[in-house]
Amino acid sequence: MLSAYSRRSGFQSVIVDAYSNNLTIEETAKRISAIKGPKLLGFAVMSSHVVSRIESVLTLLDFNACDIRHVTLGGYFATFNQDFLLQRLGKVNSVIRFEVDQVFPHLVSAVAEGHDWKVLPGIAYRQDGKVIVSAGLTYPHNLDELPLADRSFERPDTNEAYIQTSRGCYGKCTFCLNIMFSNQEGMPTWRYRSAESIVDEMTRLAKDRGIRKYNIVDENFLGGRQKDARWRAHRFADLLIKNNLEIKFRLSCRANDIDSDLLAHLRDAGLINILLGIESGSSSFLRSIKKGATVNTNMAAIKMVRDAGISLSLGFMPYRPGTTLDSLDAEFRFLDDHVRGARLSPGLSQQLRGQLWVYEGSPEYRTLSQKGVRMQRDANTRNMFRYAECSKVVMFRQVNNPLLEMIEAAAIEIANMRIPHTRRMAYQRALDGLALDSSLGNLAVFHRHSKMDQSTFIKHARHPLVEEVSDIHILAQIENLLQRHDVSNGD
Ligand code: B12
Ligand code: SF4
Repeated sequence: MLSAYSRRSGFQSVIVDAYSNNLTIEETAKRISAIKGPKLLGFAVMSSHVVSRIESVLTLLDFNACDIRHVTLGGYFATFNQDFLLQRLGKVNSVIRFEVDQVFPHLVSAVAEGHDWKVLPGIAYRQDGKVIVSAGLTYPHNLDELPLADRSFERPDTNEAYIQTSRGCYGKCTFCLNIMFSNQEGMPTWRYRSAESIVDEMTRLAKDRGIRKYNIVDENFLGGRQKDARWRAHRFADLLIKNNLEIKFRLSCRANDIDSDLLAHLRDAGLINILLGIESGSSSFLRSIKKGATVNTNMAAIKMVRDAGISLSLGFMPYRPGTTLDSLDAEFRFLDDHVRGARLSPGLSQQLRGQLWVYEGSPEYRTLSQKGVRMQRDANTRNMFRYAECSKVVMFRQVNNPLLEMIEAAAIEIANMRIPHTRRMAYQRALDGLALDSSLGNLAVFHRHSKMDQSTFIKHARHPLVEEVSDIHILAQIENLLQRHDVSNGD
């Protein structure tokens, strides 16, 4: 997007996609060095995982020989961690916060022409040992006016792509990082591209590159109850069907926004997977996180998606502040009653491990701080906080999660096997059953041993559960399952 914007403003731009191409630090630095002419270097800092890599790349680059005039950072993590980044990365000149579509070309031209870039809105920089953030915020009001994304970095050998069709969400979930990013004060809660603009881009990509599968990256594709949001979704489906594009796509939305007619229409247009943030089967928890959807709404949405024959992904978080063995049991039973047997992607083992992450600055963070819950900054992610948890829950997770990880690995292997679809579905369902049955079974064992102190508990639990149940029992079951059906790669 930024590349397309810069080109529109008359600058050349090159994208080096180190992440998807698995480039080493040396390879990344080499590719940057090979780009000719004076440069403004920008790094996308989506998460903290890339910070040390950026640091190493910057160390390897010869700024004079490469004629690097300015280094800037942007993206989710950069937006909320400008102080940390500017203090740690001495070679970085600026961080541009939030949606930078409009500011970025101005920064490029200010640097190119030697103008003062510090007056631009939403820019953080160092001054006299302090980090200053310039006032103001810009964002595109009409997403149809954005240039189409520069996709020159995408692999030519794939028929899949990411696409953005809207920004923001009207929800107010207390843990949500996305709305902290895209719902700033004074901004409309949801901005969108017209159905025509999306389908035009898809038509062009189908013709030029044979792209037939899309991950729609929007937080909330359906936008809300407002008329134009639903109208747009129907219009999008109409246009895909009319143009006969034979496209498959995945999207995320809220459970309270779907209805059977819309689902059927989108399915006929190519919708294959829907991600719903169900989060929990507990009414009081849904209220406490301000989900804006009830347990009944969630159950109805799950049923509608199942009935429409669309595969389902779920946001679900049984592990959260205040979780007990009993609340875990209730959450697992909710999944057992309402989700078992659904076409789940990637599989129930993920939902059974789901954790509420507390981001710095989120309403959840503030509530927990006010309640006096002990929290500790997570050293790896930096902008997330770990919170005090019940010791029995911690022990249970230590034992149960490795099993679920093994089941998930098996599910991914099965998803990648070249076997008939119906057989794949049967295996996935069997693995989901294993994940649920083992988790409920392990919980029952933990309940039986609940009188033991921590060290005896770990001593007793680790051997019977981890070695017998996980290493032998689960693996043997998966193997049996595969052998019974005589599955092999390339079947
Ligand atoms: C698609 C996606 C991915 C794809 C990206 C594919 C690709 N080739 O682009 C993949 C699968 C690779 C991915 C990986 C990861 N992701 Co991701 N991803 C997303 C998702 C769904 C959409 C991002 C997107 O494309 N948005 C559309 C574009 C237009 O918007 P944007 O990226 O925000 O860019 C704007 C600004 O951020 C800014 N900007 C972005 N880059 C840059 C660079 C510069 C120089 C500047 C100045 C500005 C700038 O300007 C843009 C225009 O305004 C978001 C959630 C969401 N709905 O946004 C999560 C999200 C960004 N991902 C997230 C995470 C955690 C990860 C992973 C760490 C997951 C993991 N455990 O491996 C990795 C990290 C990868 C990395 N290199 O750091 C989190 C980040 C949370 C955080 N920072 O605390 C998010 C918010 C999801 C979430 N809520 O948890 N992800
Ligand atoms: S519905 Fe999803 S995107 Fe919207 S506020 Fe809640 S968690 Fe965030």
